[in-house]
Amino acid sequence: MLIDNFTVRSPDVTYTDTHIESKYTYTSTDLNCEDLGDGRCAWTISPVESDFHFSTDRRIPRLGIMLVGLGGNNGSTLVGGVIANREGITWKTKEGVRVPNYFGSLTQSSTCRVGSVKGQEVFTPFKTLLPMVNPNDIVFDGWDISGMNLADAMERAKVFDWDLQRQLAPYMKNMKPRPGIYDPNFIAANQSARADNCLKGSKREQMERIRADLRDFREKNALDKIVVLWTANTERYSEILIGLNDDEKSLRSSVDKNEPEISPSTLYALACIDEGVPFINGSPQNTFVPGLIDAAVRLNTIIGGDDFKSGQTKMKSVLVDFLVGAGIKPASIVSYNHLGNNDGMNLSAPNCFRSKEISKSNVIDDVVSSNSLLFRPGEHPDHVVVIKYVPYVGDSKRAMDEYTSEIFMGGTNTIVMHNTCEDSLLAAPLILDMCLIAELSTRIKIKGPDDEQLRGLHPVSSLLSYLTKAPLVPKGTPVVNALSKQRAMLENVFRACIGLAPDNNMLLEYK
Ligand code: NAI
Ligand code: DG6
Repeated sequence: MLIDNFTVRSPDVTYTDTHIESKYTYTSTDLNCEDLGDGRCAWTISPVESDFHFSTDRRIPRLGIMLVGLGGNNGSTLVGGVIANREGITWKTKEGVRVPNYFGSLTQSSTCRVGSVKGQEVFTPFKTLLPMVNPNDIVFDGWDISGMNLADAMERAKVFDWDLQRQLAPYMKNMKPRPGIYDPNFIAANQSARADNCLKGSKREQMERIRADLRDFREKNALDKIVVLWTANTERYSEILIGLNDDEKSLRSSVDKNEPEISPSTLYALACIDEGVPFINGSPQNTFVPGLIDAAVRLNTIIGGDDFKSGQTKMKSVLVDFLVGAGIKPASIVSYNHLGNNDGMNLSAPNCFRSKEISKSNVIDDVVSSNSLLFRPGEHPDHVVVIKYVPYVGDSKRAMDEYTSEIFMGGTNTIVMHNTCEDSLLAAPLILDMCLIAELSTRIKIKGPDDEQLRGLHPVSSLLSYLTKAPLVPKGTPVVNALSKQRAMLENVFRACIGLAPDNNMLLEYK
């Protein structure tokens, strides 16, 4: 059964006109090692409870989203998809009439269990746990180094059926991306042909222009909030060097000195941080150099990333978690994919591919290190990632994976998967989720046992982990890649904000 509205009735939860206040008891464990003198410990594990207070602003803002890479496949697909949903545009295909939806969006199309009534499980849409912006109300804008209007960009992307494109074009033809920061040193040389809409000037001047764009967008559309998300080409990694970008001071001074190693994505992100605008990185490059993270933390502006976890890697973060969790030892994981869109063309440059290879490879690390019954310290499955550019298949990416595992008594188990899917139709709903969750995160305040008063969530937003291949987390925080744990973390934090315990799946009332 699905319920589309509810109020929590509890002595620990208060609803005011503007806020939901929740007093929450967090249960965790304290571990203690008693030294046995021979290098070993006698461990004690003690359950501990700590008191938290969550305060969530219920007022839903008028939200603007600015995409870096607005005219790309993901950008034009997201904007077109939201317009189709907002306007109720239906379209004909050879299979019949299609209606718009938000399938693939965690916030819009998934549910959470809230209990059971007479043995029947009761669910609510994820988006009703806390007050969230309705995607149909979002205002879009952004930058692209290609100046093509969004109707033509949608046609170039070859993602939507023609009858849908035809109906969307009137809404999109007047949407033209703002000029972007282009640096051929950071993306593939094959991108230069589309770079006809580029900002001039020094790095400092370009950054100031991005800041001015943010203010202009906010004012012209009477927005309460903006979120910026990078869905532009994958850049190569930037070098991290002392005095260049290793702390906020060096980064800012490098921008002023026009240092070539400061990437466009870092410039956009710094501009956002300075304007107090959350910035999310949907690509794998190391936009968040140490100096940038320092700036976000000091100015308390949300940053999140890296690299959308949309298809092959999402499956990997489920399958490896299942195998290792079942006591099965993956020994070899080989992931091929080929695609023929502009992303694929850019990734055919070795240093851009390298950024993607890193984010696609690290995704099993925490699961492997969680089970030293299977893996000795330092032992790791063979793990290979291959990406090839095959223009003919366009946006319809092919992903092939082979997982070979060691099983009982010397046996081997090989699982093979083949996935075919329009890449941008997987990524667009994730972009929506990331922006909606980032916006909501700015309305949640928390007070833990060590806090004197309510404060914002940590600016490095680990809540977005579910949506990313290489989750960016605050220094010292464990990185979690397993998809079910990432989802549980997000859902349980939202539940805490309304005074509900995590769904523990124990069903004790039926035992
Ligand atoms: P795309 O190549 O179609 O779009 C990227 C757009 O960014 C292009 O229009 C390009 O002109 C523009 N651009 C490049 N550098 C720019 C800059 N400095 N400033 C402003 N605009 C700039 O690529 P697509 O398919 O939309 O993917 C976008 C990004 O998302 C890629 O980095 C890709 O690796 C990443 N990604 C995509 C996933 C998917 O499933 N589609 C999943 C994970 C990550
Ligand atoms: C080829 O791997 C192109 C990439 O941009 C991917 O499509 C994207 O990173 C999605 O990766 P995954 O592993 O989540 O399907």
